[in-house]
Amino acid sequence: MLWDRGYWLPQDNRPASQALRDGELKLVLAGEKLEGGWILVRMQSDREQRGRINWLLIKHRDQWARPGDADALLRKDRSVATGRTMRQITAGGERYHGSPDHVANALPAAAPHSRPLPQRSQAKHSNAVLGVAISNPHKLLWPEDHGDPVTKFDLARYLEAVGAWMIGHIAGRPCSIVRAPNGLGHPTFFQRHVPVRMSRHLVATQVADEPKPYLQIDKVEGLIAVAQLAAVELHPWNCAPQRPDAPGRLVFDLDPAENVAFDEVVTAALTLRERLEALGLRTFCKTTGGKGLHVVTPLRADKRQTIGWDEAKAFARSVCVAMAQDQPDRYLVKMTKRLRTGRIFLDYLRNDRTATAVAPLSPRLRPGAPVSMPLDWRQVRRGLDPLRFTIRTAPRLLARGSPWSDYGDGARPLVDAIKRHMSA
Ligand SMILES: [Mn+2]
Repeated sequence: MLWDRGYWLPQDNRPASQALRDGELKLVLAGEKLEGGWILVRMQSDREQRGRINWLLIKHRDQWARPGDADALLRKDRSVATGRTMRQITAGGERYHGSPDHVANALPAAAPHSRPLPQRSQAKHSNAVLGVAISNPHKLLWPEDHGDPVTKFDLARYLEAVGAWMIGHIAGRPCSIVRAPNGLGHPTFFQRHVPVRMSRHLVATQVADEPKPYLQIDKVEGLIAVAQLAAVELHPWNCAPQRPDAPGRLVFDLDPAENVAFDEVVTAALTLRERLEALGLRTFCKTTGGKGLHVVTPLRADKRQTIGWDEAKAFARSVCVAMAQDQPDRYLVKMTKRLRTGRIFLDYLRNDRTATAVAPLSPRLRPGAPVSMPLDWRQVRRGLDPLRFTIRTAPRLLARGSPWSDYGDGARPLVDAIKRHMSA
């Protein structure tokens, strides 16, 4: 019987094959029946059963654990492919043919989580976006109880709509993805490396000192290919394209405590902008898709490569420290959540070689399907509501304005800014 199916990822630095040889594999599952963290442990070989090796699958205590519910789980004895019970299968009869996805979509059990595609798409019977086939297109990634529902197909269409704008900020750099095969409220996988069976639209990029190739997305079709993997968030490196060791931009993440009004975050962004522009840098602002704002400054690649990530990070930190020293009642540079009360954490930690920041226009796996929206500085003022920028609204709003239109001309050498900062 095909008892369960879905996605899994080892939660270990060892390759899964090595972990299995060692007899203990930690993994996260996003299946139709099993979810969350599990450990697969090899039992001592049983003398009675001579040579037969049993494995125990043990549930981690996490939000998907259901203590005392083991029997209920075992009673789910129907095939996820055909819906038949073990008794029906052993009795024979009607056989299951065809693709598992096709059958799963036709099952009554799947109905509450499905909705029909628009008629037009059905007429063309195409689940492809830019030639990339989307399996399980009806899968709800942002379910309807969190505002407008968004399916996997909707995600692919969204990335098609904004992809040309996005891709320049992603291409040429390793890009981590957050995969949510079962959508919001279910287990997620943070994936840095290339998937096992990789689409031809994706790139495997080898980075010095890193054994495994990183995932890289160089074209819009690649964005659709990761939508097919249920990648709901994109987090690229901040290096210059094709130069993993060269800082290509700085990202300052303004991260407010729970009780800070968004207008205060707006003030922080404007203050930081003033500081950075005074050092000769050009700045760009975007929402994070959450409660913060990002201030981004593009850097002109330094040909002699005298400025590396150590210097860039030290600079970013120093700018944030100066801002916090001027207004310690508003800002702090320590990550500790406990200390943050009523203040905004000036998070400079995105600025490191392997650190990532959410890409402009990347969706976020949060209620309402918000996106990290690039803004015109004129929009960064009191009353700005970051939650109005969603997968549904962003394509239209992007077409209406021209945020970051001068980003390409905005790159400045960091070395000059560092000199000015030191002499200030
Ligand atoms: Mn942060």
